[in-house]
Amino acid sequence: MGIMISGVWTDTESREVRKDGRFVRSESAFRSWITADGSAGPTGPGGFAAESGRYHLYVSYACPWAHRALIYRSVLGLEEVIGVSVVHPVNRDSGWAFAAYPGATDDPVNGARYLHELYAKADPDYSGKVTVPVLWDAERSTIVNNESSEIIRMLGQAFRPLAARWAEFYPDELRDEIDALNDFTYRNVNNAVYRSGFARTQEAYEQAVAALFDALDTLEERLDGRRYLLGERIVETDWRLFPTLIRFDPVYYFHFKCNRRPLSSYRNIMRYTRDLLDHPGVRETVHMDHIIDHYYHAHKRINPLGLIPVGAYAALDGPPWSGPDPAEPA
Ligand SMILES: N[C@@H](CCC(=O)N[C@@H](CS)C(=O)NCC(=O)O)C(=O)O
Repeated sequence: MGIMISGVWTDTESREVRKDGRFVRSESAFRSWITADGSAGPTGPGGFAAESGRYHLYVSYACPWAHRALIYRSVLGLEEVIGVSVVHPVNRDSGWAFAAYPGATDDPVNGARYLHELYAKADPDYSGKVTVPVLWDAERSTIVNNESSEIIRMLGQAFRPLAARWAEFYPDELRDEIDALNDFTYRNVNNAVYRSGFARTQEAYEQAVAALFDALDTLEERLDGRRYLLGERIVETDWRLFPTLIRFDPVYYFHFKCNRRPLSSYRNIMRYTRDLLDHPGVRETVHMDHIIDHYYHAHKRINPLGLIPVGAYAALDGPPWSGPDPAEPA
């Protein structure tokens, strides 16, 4: 994996690890918003009106952040409105690429071989990481946004009139509660697994793992007698959490050393994960082959030989969420 410097792809490593060994994720660079009428959103210029056939979503099936965007597209029935391209799961020397792999696609919009070509097209001077998801505007030939938390907001709001299966996951009256829960789950779950996996000191690693499992304990309690995080209704936070939960035992437990206990030992969280998996449109977005191939083969620094732990293989044949009820927590 490398980064771009002044519009050129290089094999330089991103500087996301601090002196004390902590992993600190950098901010996404493209932050414009698609809105219903094309007026400017919270950040960036206006001019991106929600239209059918104009925007294209670039994802990796392996990536949990891209997975959120795919879930919104699928659950809201936006497949005919927003096209999608899927990169090869193993982003090594040249970064994310459009190459032959079951389920991966080419790039019909830009004809690119590598995702970094899109970043250069959008900003010929771009310096930084080349990440998925990317929401592309084919009309203005630029990246609208590459921050998943914002992409799902716009899919969930601006595209309302175009969605085949509408649902509101960020209702006015629950916004404060959702924002607070998003903050908690991002810091202590979604990003904590990466802080654990990418830590380069024992202390940084253990801090991340402690925060992660404290949060899982809190969520387990919260889901006792509650179907979803806020009750009977699915909200944005549920969809933001799901991609991390589904990757937990096959990948984060082994590869990122999040192994105080497996997720399958949390009864309520597992029930909840399966429930979300059964929601119409979700199962089709889960591609365990891409997930396993990506993590174990792309992260050379933490798994230099690319060996796949045998326990992770189990997820390919029979993921724990389709099996019998998980055991009582230890
Ligand atoms: N904050 C971004 C994070 C996206 C991200 O980090 N994606 C990863 C894949 S899981 C990526 O593309 N990494 C490539 C790299 O770091 O070079 C978002 O939520 O959209």
